[in-house]
Amino acid sequence: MAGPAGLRGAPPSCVDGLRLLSPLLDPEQADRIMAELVAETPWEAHSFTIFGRTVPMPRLIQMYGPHGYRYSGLSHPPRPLGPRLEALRQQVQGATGLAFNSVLLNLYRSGQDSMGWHRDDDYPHGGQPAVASLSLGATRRFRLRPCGGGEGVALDLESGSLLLLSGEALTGWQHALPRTARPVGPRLNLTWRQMEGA
Ligand SMILES: O=C(O)CCC(=O)C(=O)O
Repeated sequence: MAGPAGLRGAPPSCVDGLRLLSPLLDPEQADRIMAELVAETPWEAHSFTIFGRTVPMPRLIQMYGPHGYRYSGLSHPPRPLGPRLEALRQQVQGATGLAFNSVLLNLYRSGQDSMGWHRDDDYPHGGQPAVASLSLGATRRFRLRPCGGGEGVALDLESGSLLLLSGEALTGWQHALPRTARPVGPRLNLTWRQMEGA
């Protein structure tokens, strides 16, 4: 991991509930699995309306899991995990010691694709709200900021890295993946959640 930016050297443990675990995949594994997932996923391109203007969502997405999920006007029907995602799910569960049954895939095609500021604690989780985030492909900067205002934190998430967000990191902080002007290749992020029917 490159040094965190924005906190001048402070480790990720400066945010309660934020843990960068040992990399889940080595670089070759990460490249291979990313290529396979990018090729086999039925990607969805969405758009949203902001201040009366309809704009494309700056990334492609797909969601898998046993329960349908509706958020921000988007509807995800239940969709079973295929063998590759199932194998990754087992690895993520082993590395975190937590159960996960659902995964959201975000494909950032270039540095122009991004994710805006949001919090991740508002889905039906049945008491296990932790989110495990697996990054594949281009290294991108992940930012967090306290909901109540104050100095933020940034981490450069490398291919194969596994970030766990729980507790205060979910309830007291927002996170985002900003655009970058740097020429970067595609990045695939998989966020694992334990979801219940709404
Ligand atoms: O791509 C990332 O690292 C962020 C993903 C994210 O924030 C989310 O799925 O809620």
